[in-house]
Amino acid sequence: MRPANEIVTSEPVVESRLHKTFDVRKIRKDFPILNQKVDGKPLVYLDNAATSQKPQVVIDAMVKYYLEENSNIHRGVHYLSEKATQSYEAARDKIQKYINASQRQEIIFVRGTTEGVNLVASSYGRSNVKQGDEIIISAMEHHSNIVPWQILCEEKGAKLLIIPMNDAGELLLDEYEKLFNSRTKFIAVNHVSNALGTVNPIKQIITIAHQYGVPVLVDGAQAVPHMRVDVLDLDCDFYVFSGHKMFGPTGVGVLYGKKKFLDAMPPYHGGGDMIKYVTFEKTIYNDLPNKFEAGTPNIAGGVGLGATIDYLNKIDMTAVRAHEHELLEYATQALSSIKGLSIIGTAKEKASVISFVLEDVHPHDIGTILDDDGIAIRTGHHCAQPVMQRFGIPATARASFAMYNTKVEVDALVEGIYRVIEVLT
Ligand code: 7TS
Repeated sequence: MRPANEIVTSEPVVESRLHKTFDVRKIRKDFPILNQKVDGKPLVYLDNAATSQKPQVVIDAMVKYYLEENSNIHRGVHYLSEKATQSYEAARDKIQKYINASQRQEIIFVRGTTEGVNLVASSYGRSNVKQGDEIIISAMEHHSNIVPWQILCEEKGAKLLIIPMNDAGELLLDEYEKLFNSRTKFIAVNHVSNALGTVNPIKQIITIAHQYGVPVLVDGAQAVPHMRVDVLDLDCDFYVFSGHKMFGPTGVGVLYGKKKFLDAMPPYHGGGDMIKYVTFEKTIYNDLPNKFEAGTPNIAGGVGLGATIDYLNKIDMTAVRAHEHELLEYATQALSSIKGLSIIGTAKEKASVISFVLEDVHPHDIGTILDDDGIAIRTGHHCAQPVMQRFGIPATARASFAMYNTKVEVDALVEGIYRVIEVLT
């Protein structure tokens, strides 16, 4: 049994202590899906690292698009096509401003982080990496920032080197620097780890790479939902993220690339919209960003992502970070006091992700029993099997918080874990 009086489950929703203006109750009202019951119990959605929920304004924008504007873009002279094109391209402008890219041509719409990394590995990688060259990634990458580089290395006879991490899940920067030599061609590292929650010192990682003249791709999938990202300030060469993890639609994401790199890169996919002129003998490719956007894109998704940016612009992301940090600390403290529970990933700098294992209990069983209480977490290897291998475990249970989560929900998670222990041990 859990010790009495440790956590009060009926505690009212608490506003951030540091930022009085951040009202989580108000934020929750924007997300209609949160207001539902699972088997008669309030839904507690703690699987935000897998995908986040969507505010009503984003859903409305996509419905409005289909109701009033649906048409193909960049090709029609008619009213609807022009309207759809305007909405889609306005979303690109919003994203450019949101991440502080210097030009709109540097914003390429992709399906998500996975496609963004594949695009760069395939296009930049194939034309710049040769036999004997080396690519550096980190020990805490999602499979989508490992496998595309492995495919490239296999094809070219290049080598993949790994930045190691310590037992807390922090990258060892001294070791990182030792990996550089004249064969180093590219660095690909995540900003925030989905399996451990570590926030990497990405600016320092980029600065070191640039001292050796090597470009850097940052996988920002888990960073953009939690913090404001400024690509100019980071000076990253590529930055990729998914709409669906930042309260936007699925099937749309962004590849930011410095124009000098994107200009020099060959197309990724061939097809409509990425060309200026086609003959059977030769094709002239379109300018940026169209060169990398072959075929009819996810137009409604792009429009929805634009609405997501409008929504996020109205929210103080510093307050969000403070709120999430409070949730993380609260949950870390409560979970650490559970006998037999170990947190995997204890870096000093963490985003609101807690991976944990429970002695003698399979993570999958934790997830299933919590689901009976209406609590959604993810269990498994989180598409980061090398992280599991590093910690000598097959899987973890993972609770990941977003700005709309509350301490009451953390309490529910803790109660649920005590129930798991009661049922299974
Ligand atoms: N990079 C990181 C750091 C991720 O967390 C994910 C998805 C991806 C890349 C791939 O993103 P996608 O939108 O292209 O699929 N991570 C997870 C997760 O942690 N649970 O489900 C998906």
